[in-house]
Amino acid sequence: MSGNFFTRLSSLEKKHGLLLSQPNQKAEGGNGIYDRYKNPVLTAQHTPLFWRYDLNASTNPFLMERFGINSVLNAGAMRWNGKYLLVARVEASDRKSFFAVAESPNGIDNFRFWDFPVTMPETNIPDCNIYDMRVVEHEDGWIYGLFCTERRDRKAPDADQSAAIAQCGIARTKDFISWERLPDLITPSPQQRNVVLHPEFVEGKYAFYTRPQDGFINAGSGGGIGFGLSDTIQNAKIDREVVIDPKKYHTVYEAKNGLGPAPIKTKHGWLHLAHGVRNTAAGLRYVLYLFMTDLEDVTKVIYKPAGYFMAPEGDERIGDVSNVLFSNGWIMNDDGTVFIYYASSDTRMHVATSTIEQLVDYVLNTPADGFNSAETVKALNQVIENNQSEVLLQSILSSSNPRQKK
Ligand code: M1P
Repeated sequence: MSGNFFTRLSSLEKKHGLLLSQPNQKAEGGNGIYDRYKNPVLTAQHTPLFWRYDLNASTNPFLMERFGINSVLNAGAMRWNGKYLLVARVEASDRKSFFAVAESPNGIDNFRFWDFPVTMPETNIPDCNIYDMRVVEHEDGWIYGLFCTERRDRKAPDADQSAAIAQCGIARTKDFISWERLPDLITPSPQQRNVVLHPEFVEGKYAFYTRPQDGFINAGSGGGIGFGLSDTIQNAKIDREVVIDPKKYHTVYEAKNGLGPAPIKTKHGWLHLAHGVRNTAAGLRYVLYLFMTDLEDVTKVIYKPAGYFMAPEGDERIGDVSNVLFSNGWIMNDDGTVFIYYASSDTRMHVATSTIEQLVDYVLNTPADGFNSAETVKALNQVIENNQSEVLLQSILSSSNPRQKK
């Protein structure tokens, strides 16, 4: 038996080592806005073998998995001490999520989980499930992690075992190991998910992007990306929540939307990455979109390209919750490159790369949604007409330039 054990262990270790050290390469066929990469950066298989297996031959002679990991998704991201950190949502096979930090030297491949997951302290109302952390380096000097804390709806009848209440949990750290839990954010909305802390004070207060919602799944009369201020972070409370980017009929964010990571400051405005959700006969479809808000008035959307920026493609379409892209982490490097971390179909993590220059160009120069087919055709006609005059100009130039003549 032990012979079998050690042969299997060595084969598992070899396979795991190869997976973790596999170089990642850009996928061909980028759209000029960003590049996808061939391999996911984190999957359930990336979690350490010593999480999943009891490695003692006498207590686990069959070398069975003793702790199942279902998926690794929706990671917050930060460059920290020269490393790229992902604070991933790891979902165990019992459906409970927790956070675990994985680090990479280059942000593209070689992500390795730290030995232990995050031990998140509780408030006096214990969480049932915690997920989707947005990590933010705030100008007050702390690194904050805002995440969804989900608890059973105590008012729900026994017959309904899926009714839940989602709220925003807040914790802060200096080292990603030890976390100080603060009271949950209080807002006027009965449900909150996708809450993000703005990295700077606004009017001397802590500023939050929210996502007010009536129900656990359905936005109901709520929905849209909201915004509110709190005097303090120790007992954060938003009295007035305004919707800055509402859900809207016949768009990719018709059913609901939510902010992804904290926005990136550019000279043109705050650049935001968000997800939009619409319903289809095959279920909800989650795509990513970009928009920009004003530097002076952070509640004012000043640019918003029509439609999606990224949608599920190929293998990304399939997983535990198919047809979903979700992002709550991106990193801007000193050279202006931007690493966008996104999960596909609630199953695995990927990276796409771009530059701040390209993303700003995309946001400033992509036509906005006209909200009906006629306006979409007008926008397309404009592109065609511009190209025709460009083609015309090129042909005039080339015919008057002898060096370009055949
Ligand atoms: O299953 C897709 C996503 O659904 C939720 O997002 P939202 O709150 O916008 O509906 C979250 O549970 C998220 O984790 C998940 O990826």
